[in-house]
Amino acid sequence: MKNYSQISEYLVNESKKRILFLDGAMGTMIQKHKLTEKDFRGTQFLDSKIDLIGNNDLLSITRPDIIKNIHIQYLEAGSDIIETNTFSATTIAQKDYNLENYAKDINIESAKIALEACNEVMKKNPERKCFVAGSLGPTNKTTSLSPDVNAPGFREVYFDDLVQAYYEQAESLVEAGVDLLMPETTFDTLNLKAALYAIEKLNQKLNVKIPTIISITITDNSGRTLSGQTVEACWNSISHFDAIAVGINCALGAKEMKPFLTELSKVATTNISCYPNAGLPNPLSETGYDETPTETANYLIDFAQSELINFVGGCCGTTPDHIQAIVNKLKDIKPRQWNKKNKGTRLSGLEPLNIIPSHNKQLSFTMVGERTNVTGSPKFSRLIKENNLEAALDVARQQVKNGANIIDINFDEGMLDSEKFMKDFLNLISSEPEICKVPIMIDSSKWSVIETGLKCIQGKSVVNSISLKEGEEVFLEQAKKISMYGAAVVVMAFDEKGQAATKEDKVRICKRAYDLLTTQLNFNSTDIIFDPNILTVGTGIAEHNQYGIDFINAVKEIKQLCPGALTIGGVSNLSFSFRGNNVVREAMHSAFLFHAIDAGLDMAIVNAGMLTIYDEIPKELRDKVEDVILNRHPDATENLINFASTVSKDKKAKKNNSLAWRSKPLNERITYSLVHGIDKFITEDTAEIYKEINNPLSVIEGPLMDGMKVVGELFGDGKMFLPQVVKSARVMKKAVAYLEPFMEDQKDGEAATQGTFIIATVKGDVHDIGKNIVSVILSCNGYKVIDLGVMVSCEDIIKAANSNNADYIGLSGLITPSLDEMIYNVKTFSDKKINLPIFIGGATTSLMHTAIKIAPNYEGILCHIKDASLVVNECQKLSTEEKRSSYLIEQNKKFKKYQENFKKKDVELVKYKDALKNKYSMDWENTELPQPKNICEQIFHEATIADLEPY
Ligand code: THG
Repeated sequence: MKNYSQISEYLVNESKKRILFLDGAMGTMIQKHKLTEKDFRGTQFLDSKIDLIGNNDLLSITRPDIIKNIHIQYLEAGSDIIETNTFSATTIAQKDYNLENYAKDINIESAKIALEACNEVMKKNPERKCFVAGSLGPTNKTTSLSPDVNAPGFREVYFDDLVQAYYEQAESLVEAGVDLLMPETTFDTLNLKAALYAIEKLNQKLNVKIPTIISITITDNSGRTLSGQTVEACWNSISHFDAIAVGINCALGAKEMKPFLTELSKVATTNISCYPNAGLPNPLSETGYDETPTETANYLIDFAQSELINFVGGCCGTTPDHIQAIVNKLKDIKPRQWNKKNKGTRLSGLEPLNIIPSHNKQLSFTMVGERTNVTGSPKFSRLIKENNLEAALDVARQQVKNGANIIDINFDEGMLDSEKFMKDFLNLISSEPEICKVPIMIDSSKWSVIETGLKCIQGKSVVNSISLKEGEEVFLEQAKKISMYGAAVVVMAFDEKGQAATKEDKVRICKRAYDLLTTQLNFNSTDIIFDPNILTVGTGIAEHNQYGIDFINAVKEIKQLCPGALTIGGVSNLSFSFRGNNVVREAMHSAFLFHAIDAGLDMAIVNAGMLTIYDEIPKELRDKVEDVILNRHPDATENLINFASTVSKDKKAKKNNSLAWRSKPLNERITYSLVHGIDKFITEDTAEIYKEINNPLSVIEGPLMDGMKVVGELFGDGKMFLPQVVKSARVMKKAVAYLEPFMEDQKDGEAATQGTFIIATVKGDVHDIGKNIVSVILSCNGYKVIDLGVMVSCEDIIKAANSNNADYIGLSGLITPSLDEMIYNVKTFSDKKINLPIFIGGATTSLMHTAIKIAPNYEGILCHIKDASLVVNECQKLSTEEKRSSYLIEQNKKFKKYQENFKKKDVELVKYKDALKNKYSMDWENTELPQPKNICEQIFHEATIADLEPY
């Protein structure tokens, strides 16, 4: 057997120094020989009843001379690594020709030929080191999708079938002596995960680590795999596997591939590979592709210079001439540099969910929807028992709509075939993009159910849960398997003696589990989520009084003792003793979360959409609930029980009275709707206030923004949760949508003469309230606004700016990663010689960040817009060329000051005594205290300070 650690070491070291070269297409080269059925049949397959022409892998047996010669041509062109002719040599793919029994022979013969070619070339050129990679194709079946639209739960192939086929293929290739393995052209991440599982299984059997290069394929400009994942979501799904490179091949030409490679390069903590087709297919050309070697190489020079790649080669349509051109032009360019550090816990559905610890605990707090649970929801249980899976899917959809970032799925019930339901339900979910965009938490106390679930999900999911209750051996064995499937795991604070109830036991067991996982298995600490058990309080049993506070304190300590790990709890457990009294239960959940998040709780399993706002819990109830949760009073439980009965009695009255707020003054009603995310009355209320004020913009900037200010303050204080804020935003949108036609009317009066403004929320971000307001304001002031929407890639912004001859570009974003995206955007604008004024706006942005981080990447004008209403004013300062030049000079002066101050690392401090003399004295009488303008500013305020800290 090959010395795999030596090969890995060589490739990894070499890839730090130079770009390494793969080979080009096999199919295109075979096609040139104009082979006939006879060539494919050889003497070996004369009796096949099926046409064999096109089964290229067979040629390794019937025409080895041709295959070997192609390998030699690629090696002579400069390939460091050539791939075996085994793309379709799994039993699954060969079954179409009834040749599954020959798959092993094909693999062995193909590997032999490639190795011979390498050895011959190395003999002639002793200074060269050439390698053979065993190619593992995607097979022709997908395990995440049904081939039958009428049966979305059906699968043509299952995970286990794929694991077996890939295992056999990898084993044959390794037996024959290949140097590395290359699962490639992945269009379904679950197929790929099966290949990776098989390779890992083989690694364990042989006690080696076979170097592996992974390659996915993005089939069109949506930037998604065929099975629907974004590039980053896919990376999250496979990042558990320690590949020497991950990349993109096939489907697109290099030109179209760049944005996706850029996306991968931003997140991947390993080498990047890339082997595009020779352009997009052209059915009229002989090989089907017509990009010349020079053209392909020129695109790839750009990739290399942008430091995007470490391994490069060609796919369909490329020839040895292409590889030669690529080698000549790229051999002296520095490869992409990267480091292993990867912040946070990375999960995915069709989209990524990265839980990155943040200074703003509310912002990173993650909600897991609890309702898709047969023991937790009588409704879901009934639907499952009636086998009404369609309606059960609605429960899942509702959780996501109500703000669940993950959904917990549980079929643990004595009378149910839990495994079957887990499999059927997850397969159905895969066809529901609205649901499966979020990661899934597989909740079961039965290992077999968990494992069944893991085999159905292409995203990176979370196992809920494992524990030490059956001892270390079982615990580690299950954790090892989970890491092979590439999932994160909830570890419950249970051990051989049972459930941890006290703070000391919770902390001790979690720390023990942490040490076992990280030292014995090298388990990724960010994939561990501890659940220190939320137990029921208010039971009347004295020992239970401490449960709430013990959980909260345990979270605090576990976060300190177990770096990287997250914490979670099932919140609804807390209030079981108040079943039937949802007012009290919801108050308990909300108050509990308020304190637990502050202590560091990262995630909670909750009934998404049913959390009350902390500040709105009536004071008396809140005090009583907190007395119980925080065990502040020996009679706390009794007091709450007594009080609960009055709340309970009041419940009916409360229900009748639930519209009492409708009799409040109009402004208060608007605020109420916004804060509570109620969209039912917002249009009529907005209409009414518009009648009074008669200016749509003043309605937005006045009463509507006033309401959003309240939302911003509550959120900032940890008294509202992000999903609630999102609901508020939806209500706000509805109000703005009502007003928009009136603004359009105003606009119609004046022709759009002030210039064209392209505006977009940058890629990775979906927030657009601020942006929409800016866009409306500009339209009303005579600008032609082209609003590209949300999640807009840099490439699309450039395209729109060019084709519309734009005068201004506006970039908007609310979340911190958008800041990096904006930097990337302006860098690319510079590369593409775009020199328009760029407007930067949105929650996390700031003048400071614009000056220090964005400006060095852009030579033109950069306006940071602090408030939507200021945009026209800034635009007017830029209406002529002369105005722009002087604006730019002033701007550069201002930015330079910021940059210099920022660079001054050793700030000289004045003495405290002297500092006091500089104290700012406030004219309180005549000053309106600055209020956080809206939720945006609140977040911005904290985010920018923390973001700047590391510098
Ligand atoms: N930790 C982890 N996983 C868990 C839990 C935990 N999974 C299950 C559970 N606990 C969390 N899920 C729920 C779901 C629902 C309820 C409680 C916990 C619940 N349901 C209402 C009831 O039973 O009263 C249903 C009421 C109704 O729908 O009518 O309270 O702790 N890791």
